[in-house]
Amino acid sequence: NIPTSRPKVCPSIEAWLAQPRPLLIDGKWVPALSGKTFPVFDPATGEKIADVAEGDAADIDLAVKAARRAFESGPWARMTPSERGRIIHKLGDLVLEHADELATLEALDNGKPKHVARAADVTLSADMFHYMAGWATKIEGKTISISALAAPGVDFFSATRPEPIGVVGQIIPWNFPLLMAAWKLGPALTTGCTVVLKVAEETPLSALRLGELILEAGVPAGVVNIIAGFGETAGAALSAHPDVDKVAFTGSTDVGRLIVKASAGNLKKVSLELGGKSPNIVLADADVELAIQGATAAVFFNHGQCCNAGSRLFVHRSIFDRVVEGVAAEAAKIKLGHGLNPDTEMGPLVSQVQYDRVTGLLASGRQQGATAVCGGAGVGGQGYFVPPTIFTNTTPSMRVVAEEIFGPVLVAAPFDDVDDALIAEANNSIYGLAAGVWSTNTAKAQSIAHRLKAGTVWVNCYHIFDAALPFGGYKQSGWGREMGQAVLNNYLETKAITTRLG
Ligand code: TXE
Repeated sequence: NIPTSRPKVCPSIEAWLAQPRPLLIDGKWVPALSGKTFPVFDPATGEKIADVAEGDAADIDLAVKAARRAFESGPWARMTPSERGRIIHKLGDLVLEHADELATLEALDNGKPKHVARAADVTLSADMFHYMAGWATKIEGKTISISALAAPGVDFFSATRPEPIGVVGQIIPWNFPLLMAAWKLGPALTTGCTVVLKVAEETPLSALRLGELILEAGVPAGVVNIIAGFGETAGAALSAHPDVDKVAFTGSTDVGRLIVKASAGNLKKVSLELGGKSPNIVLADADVELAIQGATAAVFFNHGQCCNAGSRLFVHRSIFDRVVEGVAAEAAKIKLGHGLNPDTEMGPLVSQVQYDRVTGLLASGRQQGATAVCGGAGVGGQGYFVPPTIFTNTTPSMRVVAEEIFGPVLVAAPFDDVDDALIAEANNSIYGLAAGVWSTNTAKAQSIAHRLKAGTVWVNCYHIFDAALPFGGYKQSGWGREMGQAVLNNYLETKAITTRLG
């Protein structure tokens, strides 16, 4: 089932891929100023699928200037909230109209199964734009009664006015290329900001196609600029740029730290969505079949390349063997293959770098004495395929237990009681992004949820995302929240205006 060549796609997509894909700056598609391009690969075969303009600091600077002009004086700055909302809504409609094409690009570029990209990535991206379109007309300030102690006897009227933060730099990763673009662009646009989006070098294609739909939806020139390029050049230039007011980043915790340092120059506002090592806890009274299905999806969805993957499984000792055997049996059914093959349930990892990183961690697990119940090593040969892996007999200090793997790798450990030790072990991570609890006693599950240091806790479910639900991390999983009303705070300044009466 592991492919040796890329399945054919429709001629219009082949034609689109055959042209070097340019950058979007100030409403125009342009080559990089340096003239350089870089190749993008199909991770299932290692074959080149396209050449993409390689933006660097000079292109970032042009894009920031365009975004600044669009913010200060373009039609965007004068547009009413309802006009803005209608454009964002139309963008959501266009994403749905082009769902098949976007899912194809995602499968080719990232490796994920096309049917998954269609059902999850594309659908949720459109929903993000539709949901955020509604907020454009609902961003409100407050009136506040003040005492004005230094001005006795004088009346004032005070109110707050939320205003867009300005020019925003957004840097996104490769695990959900289109969806991460939608999560970032939706709130920036609804609040009236302008954007320079730096897409991941591994997977620039769907966001570049989204850029074409952004123009078609009627977003004015310069409001959204899209730069493909590398992190150390384009990404670093964007996060350090003195005329960027805010940077929003999704990616590794190490690069998150670099973003914070780079942002210090002009003290731009920063929001970060970083790594995770999320605990998934199955109590003795859980619906075991549901928990097995849930634990499988929690870690293996998107080949484990999810920041919120339920990668540490804690199961009550009375059902530990049953649950681990159940997850292993589900894992054995997962069909690996090319994302464009309709039977494929799990594609390759995104790149050689990720393959080396994940297989290196698998080797460390074996060397440090963990038992591989299934999987345990890369498939080898062409493409970056790693089979679902479950490790037992682990200890907290093993690298596979402590580090984010970002591959289809589960570590499972038994526990005896729902006590402080279990909660402490579940919270024993530098990360705090997500967690799961499985129990038929929902009151007990709820009280465990309160004690977990995580930005999202799922009870008897996992990976339930919604544009209305805030998502983000405690501890080193990040700063701020994506989605929901909460994300608007990332893109707004609050101005307090006080007027003397009489
Ligand atoms: O991430 P990077 P990588 C984690 C996951 C994975 C590891 C490494 O554990 O194994 O990170 O993946 C840009 N200044 N996550 O190396 O490097 C880069 O170009 C500015 C979790 O791919 O963080 C890309 O656009 N930008 C995560 C983006 O940062 C820089 C998703 C992410 O790349 C930069 C991805 C720099 N100096 C990986 N260096 C999640 N939270 O979902 C790189 N970039």
